[in-house]
Amino acid sequence: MLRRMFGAVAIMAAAYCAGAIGTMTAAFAGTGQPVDGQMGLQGPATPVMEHINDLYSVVNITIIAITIFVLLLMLYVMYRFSEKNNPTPSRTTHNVMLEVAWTIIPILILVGISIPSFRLLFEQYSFPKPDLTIKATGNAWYWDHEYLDQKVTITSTVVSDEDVLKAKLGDAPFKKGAKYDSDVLTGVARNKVLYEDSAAIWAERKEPRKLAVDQAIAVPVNKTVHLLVTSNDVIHSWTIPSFGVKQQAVPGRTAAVWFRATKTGTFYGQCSVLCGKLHSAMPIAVQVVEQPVYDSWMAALQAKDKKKAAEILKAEALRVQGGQSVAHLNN
Ligand SMILES: [Cu+2]
Repeated sequence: MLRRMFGAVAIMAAAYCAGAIGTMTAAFAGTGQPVDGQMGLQGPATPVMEHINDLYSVVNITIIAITIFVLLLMLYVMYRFSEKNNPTPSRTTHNVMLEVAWTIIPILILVGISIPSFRLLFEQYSFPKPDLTIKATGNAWYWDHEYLDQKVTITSTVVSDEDVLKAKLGDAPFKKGAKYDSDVLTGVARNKVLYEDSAAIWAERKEPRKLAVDQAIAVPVNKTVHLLVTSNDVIHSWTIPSFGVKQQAVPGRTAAVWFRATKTGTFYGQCSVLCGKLHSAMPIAVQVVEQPVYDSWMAALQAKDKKKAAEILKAEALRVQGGQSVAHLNN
């Protein structure tokens, strides 16, 4: 009776915790960028990332259930077999059934986890036929993205607090003797002032600080992109969490990853191997757009009209945020 009750309580507690964690993960996960108070991984924008998320949940629930089971078992043993409740201990040393069970059950659990894990691994290395191939090259401290067949290269550099202030206020406050004169205002004090003064402008721009780049790359939605990753100097790592892609960029070598984004929007990532003093200042931004938008963006770039290309992506980002029509972009 006691055993059955204990089993039921353990299962209920495990289910409750797993459910609670699952819900919290969904509630606090951002897609494309992290959010305050986030628990769990960023929301998925590719099938691979969906499956990474699923595996993460399965493993997490398994771990939580086992932990709760062991905890309850220990509490039960501490109470039931204490000196007071059990003055004459049993002298049992072996129980064949029990030993077989605690060997077989963990094996089954591990094999059970390994099946979706291997399936995911094979999916990540399946490389479906590409619609587009981009070569990403890490540099200290920015990323070059070369569209190999289109012969277009995009250099993505971080947008700093100083950049957004200059874009808003012009160069005047940065001149000699002015508020942000770099000879007077230096070091940490300078960073603090620039950070505080740019906060409102960042909010207005609706771009994430430390993740925004001057030139995002664009890819068409629902198309397979092969990404070749290498480096010009030290080891970097190209990452977009919502795509489930993370690939080290090693000088002298070219690695390949692939993704197929199924959601439009802007997805951010950061260099993910400590590479030097400005490691934190080489983010990656990928804007996933409809094919016609991508085509007009690429046409503008091939016509060497970077300004128009930037405007196309900006308009598309605003459209996604505000729900405006994109028809004029296709003309
Ligand atoms: Cu880095």
